[in-house]
Amino acid sequence: QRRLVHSVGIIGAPFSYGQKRRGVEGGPRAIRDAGLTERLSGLGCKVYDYGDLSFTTVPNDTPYNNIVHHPRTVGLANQSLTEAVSRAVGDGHLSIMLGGDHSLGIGSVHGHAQQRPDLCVIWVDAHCDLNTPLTSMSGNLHGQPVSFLIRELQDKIPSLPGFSWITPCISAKDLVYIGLRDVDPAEYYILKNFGIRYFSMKEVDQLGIRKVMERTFDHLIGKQKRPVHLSFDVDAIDPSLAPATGTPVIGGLTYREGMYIAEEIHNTGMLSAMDLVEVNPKLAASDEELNATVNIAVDVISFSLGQAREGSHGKCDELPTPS
Ligand code: NNH
Ligand code: MN
Ligand code: MN
Ligand code: MN
Repeated sequence: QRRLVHSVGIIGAPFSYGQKRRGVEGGPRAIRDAGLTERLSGLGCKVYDYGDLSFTTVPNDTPYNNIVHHPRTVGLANQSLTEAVSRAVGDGHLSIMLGGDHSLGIGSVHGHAQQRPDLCVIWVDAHCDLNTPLTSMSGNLHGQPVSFLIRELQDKIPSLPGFSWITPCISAKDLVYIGLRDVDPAEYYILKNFGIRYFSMKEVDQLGIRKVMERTFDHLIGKQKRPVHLSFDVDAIDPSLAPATGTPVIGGLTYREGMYIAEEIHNTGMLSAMDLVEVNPKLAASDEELNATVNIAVDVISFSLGQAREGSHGKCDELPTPS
């Protein structure tokens, strides 16, 4: 399995209108500059780079309900991301979407689901991004993407300008969260009342990351293998390690927990698309902070694609013999 060649398609999504802090549109550039392609090629992946999407800002994009910001701009961006991810997966690649803010999770999961309707989602994040446009207190769409994706929630979702093309594509049981530690009241209500499986940082402490991953796969995959979508918000990692992000929350995943999650997801052999979002180079206080954050982003992707701390079988097939 580790020797299987992955063909990966990289899609840059330099987009920031799902939240208020500009700079997160610089994520794809920073992650590419840190050598993502070289790292993946070094693992034996065949890398196809689709380049960066170009997004347009819709004029007169007035807030929905006086609260939800840039609905048309976010809706349009996700519409083109849907197409891009659907094309990448349709071309036979494992899709890697570089954000950008996490509102892009809508288009990435949606595009993936167009090709693989039986997919399941692992959402690694400090937040559960489950607000509806009617419960959001921040008005930021990056705190809401999952609410647009879950079928059972649709009678609670108002029609937003720019979002008419969206059809929910997962059920509540097809989703698992890991790393939560900042959940709003309405989001907690949804987690509980819709029976969504989650492992907050408390469960990571209680069970350890090994059991968290075992239970995640028992819940999502069981005996019947199915495609996995990993949506990884870099703010899941503790901000002492990955500080260059818009909404840091203390008490996050260690580096080792982050890499364990990625290694175990790779080991399922079922990863079919992933997102790495919310790297904001402008929020780094120094070059060290920027490099630390970006290197973790590249590591999460590389470990998801087969890098392993124990080393990789197949890199060396034979020892030299003295003649
Ligand atoms: N729950 C808050 C909101 O809805 C914060 C969301 N922020 C995130 N999500 N970074 O990952 O605005
Ligand atoms: Mn592999
Ligand atoms: Mn998020
Ligand atoms: Mn988050």
